[in-house]
Amino acid sequence: MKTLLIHAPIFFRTDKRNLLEDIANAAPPLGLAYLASMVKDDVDVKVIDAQGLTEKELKERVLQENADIVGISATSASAKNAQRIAQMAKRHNKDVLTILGGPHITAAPEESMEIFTDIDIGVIGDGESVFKELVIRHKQGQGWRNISGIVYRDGGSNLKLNQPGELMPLDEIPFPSWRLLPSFKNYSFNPSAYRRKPHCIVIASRGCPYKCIFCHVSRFRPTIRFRSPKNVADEIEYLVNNFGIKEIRFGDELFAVNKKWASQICEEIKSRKLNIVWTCEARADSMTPEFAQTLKKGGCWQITMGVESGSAQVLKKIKKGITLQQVKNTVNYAHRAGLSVRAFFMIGFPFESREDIKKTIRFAMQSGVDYASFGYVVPFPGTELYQMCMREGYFDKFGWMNFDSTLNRPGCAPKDITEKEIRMFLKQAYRRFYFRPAYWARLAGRIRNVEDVRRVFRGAKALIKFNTS
Ligand code: B12
Ligand code: SF4
Repeated sequence: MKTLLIHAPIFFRTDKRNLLEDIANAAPPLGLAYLASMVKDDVDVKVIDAQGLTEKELKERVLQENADIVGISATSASAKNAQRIAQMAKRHNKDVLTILGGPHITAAPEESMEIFTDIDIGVIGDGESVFKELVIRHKQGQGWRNISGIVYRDGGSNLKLNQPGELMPLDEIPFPSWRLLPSFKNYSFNPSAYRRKPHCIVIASRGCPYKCIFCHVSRFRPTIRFRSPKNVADEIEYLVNNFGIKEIRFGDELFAVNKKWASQICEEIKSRKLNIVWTCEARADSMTPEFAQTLKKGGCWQITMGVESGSAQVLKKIKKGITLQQVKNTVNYAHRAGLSVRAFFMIGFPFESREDIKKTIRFAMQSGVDYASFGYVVPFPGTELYQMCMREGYFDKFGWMNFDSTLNRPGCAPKDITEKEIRMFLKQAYRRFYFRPAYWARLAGRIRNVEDVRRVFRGAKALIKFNTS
């Protein structure tokens, strides 16, 4: 039985380049690598990362593989392309079983199945055990309709959403099957987010109990589950020894919140003398000077932090649960420990005023963060913000269908501010943050090797291009 797993791209490669393409992240699809490792002993499994392929190239490969099962992974940004891929597979072979998994179908199962008519089954949430069961049952010619954690059409257009599937203990999930994917050398994080190559993502915990209104994690993985520090360090050691990985990004929603656990991971990494550096996500309310030191000693060189807004009122409305003072403290503790700080900000919440947006730009500049990413607010399905926008008449339940899949356009905006103005604010934010002589002087002082020069050059080129477009 042939099984093909495909990572749907947010856009297929074309000759026209995307404006932010140069600083965009290209990371390997970790979720699919996990699924592949779950079924590799049961079926003949292949993985295609369609990021960077043209639609024609992908079609050729899909036809060539002629699989019995096609599993596709998609976020809301890539969901429309997931349907196109399923259509491609079905047109070639109407008996192929098409399965969609990932953040989008999890957030909007019914709405998606209503219109993605070439998808047979949607898998909700973590897919390891559900996917394995689906594959085995299909291989054995047994029915799959009573498997937990799936949504499907039960004869015609009747949708059936089964009860949630069982979650596997994280330490029991085998390490991702990276050998089935293109080499790590083909991927690169944003130039401000790595120091060494090749690099790779590791997930040490899954989930987040916070309820920020723009984030769909509260629906996707509302509780946090941890791998054991030993299991995490075993994976890192495996990556170093087998793939020459030199840097890790912990992709966890909240790596640096459980200090005891994160400190144990630092200890494990240190005691094994792994030649590795890493970055992780931190929340502004959970950093202390001692903990920043612990992270640094464990090999961390950068923390990333969702700050989102420089307006205390907006922070409250989005239920971020942090204060601006905590952000400043975290930057201070991190810098004292020798850690770099990368912060994310969002522009265009429907309840923001022009003054709020200006406060965000000013705060980003004054906060001392080393790198700032400013993004348009795009309300993803499954979030409280999405519901709010629907209530206020911004869009209906299929609103996500009309978002710009590259996210280079706002998904909503305050009613009294035009989209053009929001776009201007975003450009202004980048210009004011990065085009400061003092900023470049500081950056130049940190250049230590050729890779640093390359990263700075790549980032600068993209910024100039973005600001002059
Ligand atoms: C690392 C990461 C990235 C990386 C790489 C993503 C990649 N290559 O997979 C980069 C930086 C490139 C990235 C980009 C984006 N990301 Co991102 N990213 C993440 C992050 C932090 C980790 C993803 C991960 O590896 N998780 C761990 C694995 C194990 O989980 P998983 O991928 O979800 O896979 C499991 C299940 O979803 C399911 N599953 C997944 N696919 C399939 C397929 C089948 C067939 C089945 C059965 C099951 C299944 O089973 C898997 C195993 O349990 C998540 C948050 C998170 N912690 O999950 C956000 C997240 C996925 N990203 C998000 C977003 C919004 C984006 C962007 C749109 C951001 C942007 N501004 O451009 C882009 C879109 C990229 C795209 N191709 O669609 C959102 C998605 C929300 C939504 N409703 O779509 C998330 C959830 C963050 C959030 N808090 O909102 N991202
Ligand atoms: S933005 Fe971060 S803290 Fe807030 S709910 Fe999402 S993952 Fe949790």
